[in-house]
Amino acid sequence: MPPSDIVLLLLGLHGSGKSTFVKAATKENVQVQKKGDVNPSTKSCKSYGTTIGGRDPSRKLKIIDTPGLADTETAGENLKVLQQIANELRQLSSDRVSGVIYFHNIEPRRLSGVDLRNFKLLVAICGPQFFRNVAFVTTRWDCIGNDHLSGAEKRNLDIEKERASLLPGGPRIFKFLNDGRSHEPILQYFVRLVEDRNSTPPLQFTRELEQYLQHSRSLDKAVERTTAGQQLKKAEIRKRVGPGKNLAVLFKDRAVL
Ligand SMILES: Nc1nc2c(ncn2[C@@H]2O[C@H](COP(=O)(O)OP(=O)(O)OP(=O)(O)O)[C@@H](O)[C@H]2O)c(=O)[nH]1
Ligand SMILES: [Mg+2]
Repeated sequence: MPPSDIVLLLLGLHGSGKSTFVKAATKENVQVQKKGDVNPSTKSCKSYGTTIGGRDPSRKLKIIDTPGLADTETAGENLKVLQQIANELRQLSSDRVSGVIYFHNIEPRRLSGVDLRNFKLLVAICGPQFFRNVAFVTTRWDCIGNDHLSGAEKRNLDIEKERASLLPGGPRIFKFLNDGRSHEPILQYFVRLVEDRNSTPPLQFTRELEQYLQHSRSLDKAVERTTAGQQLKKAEIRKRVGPGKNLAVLFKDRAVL
């Protein structure tokens, strides 16, 4: 029997560099955001195949590019992204996700509330059993001038601290340098992880979806019931009613509180 594919799911904000990474790793003609364009570039999930050196050369690598998470407080858009990801994961048949790569643009001066919220969404998607299989990648290092490099290194350390506290056990942050080579250690990390372990735990999101789909035929509804889906629904409600309100009193929908 051929070895199972290594399947990597990419996540991150719009414009964080997911498709650029896929382009570097697969050498395929992947569409990336045009310079100066602020609109989301990748509109739906797409899988790309490639090979990667490992102990078994017949093992293939599948990379799933996804639409970016929204750079705003609106959770509804992210719920749509989650539903698209759920749909893509259902097409994987016997394969399961071997790793998640979370992309973060190192250029902005500080971490925003949206960043921290999306880190928590990542945690909810993966679940503690999967933390070792989550890599953080910071991008756009080649856009940082020498004068700003020490500031960027400090931000990278801050993100590393956040990562270590939110996802203990995972690898330290990788840097993507846009140099045609820096994607390799990231992919090698996952190849080694898969080869050194007998099995990969499922994503919490996948496990919950399977459970809820036993009782419901609607994938979208099942997505809303997952820990990640509930987190987004809560954020949406908080935004509507404003901070400091008693949500349980204001809303009958206690299931999401
Ligand atoms: N110089 C440089 N440009 C980068 C890097 N990563 C991404 N970019 C550029 O940043 C823009 C956004 O990159 P994409 O790869 O399209 O980002 P994305 O995460 O796929 O964006 P969405 O599909 O909208 O979620 C593009 O113009 C890329 O060329 C990097 O490391 N260095
Ligand atoms: Mg993209």
